[in-house]
Amino acid sequence: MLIKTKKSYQLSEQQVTDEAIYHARRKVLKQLGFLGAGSLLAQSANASPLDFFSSKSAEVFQRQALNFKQAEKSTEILTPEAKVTSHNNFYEFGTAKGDPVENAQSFKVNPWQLSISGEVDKPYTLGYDDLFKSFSLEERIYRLRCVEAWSMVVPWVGFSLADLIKKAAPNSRAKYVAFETLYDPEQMPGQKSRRIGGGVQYPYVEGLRIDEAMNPLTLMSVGLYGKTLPAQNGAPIRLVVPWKYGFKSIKSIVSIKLVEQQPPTTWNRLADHEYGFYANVNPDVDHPRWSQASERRITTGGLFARNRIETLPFNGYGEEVAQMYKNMDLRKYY
Ligand SMILES: Nc1nc2c(c(=O)[nH]1)N[C@H]1C(S)=C(S)[C@@H](COP(=O)(O)O)O[C@H]1N2
Ligand SMILES: [Mo]
Repeated sequence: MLIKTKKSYQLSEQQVTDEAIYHARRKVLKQLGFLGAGSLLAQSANASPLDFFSSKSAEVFQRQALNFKQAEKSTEILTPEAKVTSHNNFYEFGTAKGDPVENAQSFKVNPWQLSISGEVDKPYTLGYDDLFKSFSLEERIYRLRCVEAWSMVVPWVGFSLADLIKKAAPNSRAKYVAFETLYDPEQMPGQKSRRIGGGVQYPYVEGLRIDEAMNPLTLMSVGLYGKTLPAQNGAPIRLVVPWKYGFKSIKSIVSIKLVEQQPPTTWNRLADHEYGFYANVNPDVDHPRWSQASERRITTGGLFARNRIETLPFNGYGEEVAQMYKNMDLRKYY
């Protein structure tokens, strides 16, 4: 059963629409009642080989179809799927925005092993199928704001990181969570060549404070647009932290470790004065090389698209997350 929670922080389907969804909804509306849910999505190119996932995807699309009318009064526009899956940062597959989609196509995600370890009473490991079966999946429509001052609106499919952590029963020494991407230079050309990988030290690592990790907004994503994740977006499982700059949302994760000390993070290690550990979206604190006051929203584009928008504190999620930082100087802890 796909559980779709309606919380204030989520962009509801009523608040978003775009051309592609418009057409998808139209198509689904036509087909509703005529096709079984499974068969509808089975035709989709990226449909999961797992039936339960496919039928969940179908539910998502059916709900979108049912909400089609309200969606016409939208305020946010979903970034088209074609752009979400072709304009990427995934340096393991090259540093240009078009490199990941080109270089990640033969990336093997099954079998996969994700281990949950460290300061926990019940460490465990999830295999590929477990990623989709162990926790209740839901669709979450979030803004994604890259530190390079572009942004998207993405319909993710996933589960709360809090659920995954609770299952491991963390102990009282668990103060931070450390994440690690797969290290496999044979499959990831950027890990083999400094030139292709942009001089980053691999594996890519990230971290959150435990309260940030347990915040209900923090998502482990296994899909987008109702399908399993494309390799270039971090298949089979990646983090999504919508109130932080995109680099915190680490892809293709193999290890989640509960730790006592603040863990090292990839971009902070590379350029400490440019990228902090916290990396909360903040229009008042500029990056040394570019302003963070506004952003380019990636939409359908077009000649009259007004896609330069103001950046909001915490990427617009302040109501849900600002209290975690109430005693902190966010200029110091950038
Ligand atoms: N392992 C890994 N994770 C990563 C990155 C990366 O290079 N390697 N890039 C980050 C950056 S800078 C951004 S903006 C987002 C982009 O996610 P998307 O390509 O799905 O939009 O992924 C983040 N996660
Ligand atoms: Mo980014």
